[in-house]
Amino acid sequence: MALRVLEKRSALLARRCEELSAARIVVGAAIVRNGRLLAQQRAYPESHAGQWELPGGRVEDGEKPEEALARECAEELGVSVVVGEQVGPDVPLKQDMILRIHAAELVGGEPEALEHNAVRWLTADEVPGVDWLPADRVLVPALQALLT
Ligand code: 9L3
Ligand code: MG
Repeated sequence: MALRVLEKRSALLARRCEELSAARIVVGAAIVRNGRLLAQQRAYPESHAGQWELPGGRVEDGEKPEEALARECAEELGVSVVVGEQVGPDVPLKQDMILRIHAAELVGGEPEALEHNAVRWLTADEVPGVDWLPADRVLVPALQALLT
């Protein structure tokens, strides 16, 4: 009987841990077409406006990271994507968040900057010279490897 209670409690705790760790993930998309990587230029906050990032955003409660990434690509770019493997390492962000990038295949629509200043398709040579957000800059070697 006591064992049952403990089992139940530990299952609840495990689920809570999963929820908490999922809440801290920011997902980003490495969308490649014809050997070029899609980047978008932030419009806000003011401190980061004008800098470039991979499309994406926070995983919301009850969402899997892959689902969140597909939703963010629809909201930010107006496109459908199929989410693939992780690219590069998890990169620490402020406030206990991490940035996790997945390869994503464009399967519907043409990317538009719906919430950003601009979108741009980068060649492997152009990737290092872009004014990336600090976390995205860490991923430059992995992104170049993806393009070559
Ligand atoms: N962030 C950094 N690089 C990225 C993305 C998609 C997001 N490629 C950072 C910026 C914000 C936080 O993660 O501080 C949440 O992202 P958003 O919801 O503002 O897109
Ligand atoms: Mg975003």
